[in-house]
Amino acid sequence: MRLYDSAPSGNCYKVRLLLTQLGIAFERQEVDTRQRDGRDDVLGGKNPALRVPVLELDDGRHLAESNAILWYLAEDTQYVSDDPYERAKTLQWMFFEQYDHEPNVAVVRHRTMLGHLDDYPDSEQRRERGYAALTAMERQLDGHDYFVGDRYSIADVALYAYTHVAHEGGFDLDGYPAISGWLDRVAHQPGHITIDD
Ligand SMILES: N[C@@H](CCC(=O)N[C@@H](CS)C(=O)NCC(=O)O)C(=O)O
Repeated sequence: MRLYDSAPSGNCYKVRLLLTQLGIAFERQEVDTRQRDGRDDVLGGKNPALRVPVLELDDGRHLAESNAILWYLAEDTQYVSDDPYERAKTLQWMFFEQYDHEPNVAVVRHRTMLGHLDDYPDSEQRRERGYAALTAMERQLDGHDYFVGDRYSIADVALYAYTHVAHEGGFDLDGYPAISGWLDRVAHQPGHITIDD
């Protein structure tokens, strides 16, 4: 498989992490996410949104949207339940990740890393919403080791990606002991790789 990738992107890291934990070999093709010029040449026909990650399957088909890719890869593996309620719960947390968490925690981190945080009037609001998402996670993890069915799943992969680097956006996780314990448990899963690997 080939992954159209971006090294600092948490969305891309989710896919690299699960592919590695599943023992699936893949090559990485780095895409410059800072400029759109020429993006159509690389991703046109693969992802209409012209964003990464995009996974090229062995049969030449393509799949985009990080959480859709996780869902596809995890089918019939230990990383997603076969119980209908737990599968829906997994999706609940993955939709939460894309709606409440990523647009706030990831965007604030991205702007901070580029030194552009103060250029956007909505940065403070995104920070508040990021903390609200972290508070929701803290509530869920208080008394639970993982997000769904008390075992590691793609819901954890999806939420780990930007939570473990939230400090790079200036988020302080000191007041979130349940999240801190969960981050440690996820980092000790078999086959774990870091975002820099
Ligand atoms: N919802 C998408 C978000 C994808 C996304 O925003 N990708 C970023 C990198 S993290 C990107 O390609 N940015 C370049 C651009 O938007 O032009 C997913 O989960 O895969």
